[in-house]
Amino acid sequence: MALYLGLDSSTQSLTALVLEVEHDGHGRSDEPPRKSLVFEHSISFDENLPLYGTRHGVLPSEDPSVAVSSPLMWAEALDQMFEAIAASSLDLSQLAAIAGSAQQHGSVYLGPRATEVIAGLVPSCPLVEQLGVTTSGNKEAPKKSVLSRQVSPIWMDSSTTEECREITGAIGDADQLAQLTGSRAFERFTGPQIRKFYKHDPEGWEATDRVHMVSSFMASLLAGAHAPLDPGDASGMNLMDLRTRDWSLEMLEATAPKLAAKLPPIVPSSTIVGTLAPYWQHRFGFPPAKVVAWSGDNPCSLVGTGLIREGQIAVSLGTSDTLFGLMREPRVDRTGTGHVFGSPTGDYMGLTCFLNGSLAREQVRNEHSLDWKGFSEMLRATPPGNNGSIMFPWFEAEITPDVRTPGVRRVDLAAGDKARNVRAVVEAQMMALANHSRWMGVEVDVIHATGGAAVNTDILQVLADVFEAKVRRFKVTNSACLGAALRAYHAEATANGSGLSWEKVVDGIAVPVAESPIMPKQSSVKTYTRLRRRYAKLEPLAISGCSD
Ligand code: ADP
Ligand code: XUL
Repeated sequence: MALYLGLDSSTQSLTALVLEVEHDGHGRSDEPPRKSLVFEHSISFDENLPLYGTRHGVLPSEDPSVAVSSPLMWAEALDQMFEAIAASSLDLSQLAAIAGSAQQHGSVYLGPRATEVIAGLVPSCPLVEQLGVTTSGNKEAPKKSVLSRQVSPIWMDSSTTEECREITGAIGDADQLAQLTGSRAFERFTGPQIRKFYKHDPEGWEATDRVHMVSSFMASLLAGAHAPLDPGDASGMNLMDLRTRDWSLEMLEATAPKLAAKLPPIVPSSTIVGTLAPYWQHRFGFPPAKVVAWSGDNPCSLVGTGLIREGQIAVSLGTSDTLFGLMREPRVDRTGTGHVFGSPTGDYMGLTCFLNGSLAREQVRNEHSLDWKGFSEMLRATPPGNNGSIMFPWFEAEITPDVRTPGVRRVDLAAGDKARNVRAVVEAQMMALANHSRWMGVEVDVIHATGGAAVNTDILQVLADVFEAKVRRFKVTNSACLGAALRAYHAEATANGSGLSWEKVVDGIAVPVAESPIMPKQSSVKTYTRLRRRYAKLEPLAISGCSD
């Protein structure tokens, strides 16, 4: 038996899952190895680390287009997580490998001291104190912080429109940039964020020795040395050449001076990047487990929802709503909406991302003083199509479509109408998912549903009806974390030379539950075929129009 730890550092929380695999000599036996999850724990940034003052994992900001978080908070969460795992009844001596998943696009800026500090973490002292804070949660940056920038811009940030324009201009046009990197320039992508930092704080940029993504920063803390990036996450930077899976010198030059020297290398996703540092071994009693390259949450989710073949899609209803699927060859979106990322399997993945996901649903739920049960009751009490009432739920500036001025737009919908607003937010989200993912060219007949809201059958019914597709669920709703644990298993087997196939990796665990799928209702399908057209027609008007 061997244990594999998957960690997921998401927008709102850090989660851990431990996968137990019964040994069968890995790929050699015809019998698939038996796998089970033997530990699960989650740490909410807002609730468990309140001194940092985040709301939904984001630090307060006067400028609504700015979204930053705290790398020290993520590090402290890691300490809390290892303490919790150490206190469990797991036989940690069996822990073979650890891999991680992280919210994509976020960047962490480290000064030259970081290399030495990370390599020499002292087990008797909490991690966060060594990185630069003397008291838990003290937001005053001490002089000796390893960070050259105290905050990390994250994927919800939309403040780099100017930098996107500059980078695009330097390369040619949006399409050329998308063909090269997999996406046109997007505000939240790491390259434009790096450029903004370099322009606004040239001294801070000069003092920056390394730029990590959230994924490689967390992996560095575990391995006790600067960790590389994987193509799944590096493709969310507007800096990587999608085809060579290496830095594009043209993109680096268009972004910031001396950038090449500050970035980690890009390695295949199944690379073992090091051994768990002595800090974790001596402080918490962990073995010298292998540390596998971390990836982005969506690439990890691709594995965690078992999408290792082309032609199937998953919808993740988490903080962001995303729709994604594996691609053998990169087919870049000419409409400029979607992204092509690297997949952990060595292929590609297509993805469309919506910012107003779970937090928009929560906002409607809270505005009408409902809990999730009440929210579902409202969905059941209203007819599909909502008698023509439509909402454009842009509580925050939206990524898809590109909406710069936040504000909810309502058509034939009174703001105070509880039931209709509940249905309107869900229908709008599902119609936007369907309309804006056409570029992927996938005939959707089955959807793998994941993310926190995938527990909600009434929301999934709308998804099934709008797409005219069966919706299948998973026992584990955190597919990013499961994907990370499975990547640890795959990487360790690959390193041992056992050549474990992805089919065997996902077999029996990253598969939909046996219960019958949520089926589309034919009468509703007809309604949504019409409503989707109306929604698409009204959308440009809603973008240019004012909010209520
Ligand atoms: P993350 O992107 O941080 O990984 P999760 O996938 O864990 O997010 O999803 C968290 C979200 O799940 C919460 O913000 C909440 O809105 C949503 N959620 C949890 N339970 C339900 C439910 N019963 N119905 C709808 N949404 C839910
Ligand atoms: C994907 C994206 C989000 C974050 C959320 O491009 O921005 O899904 O990865 O964690």
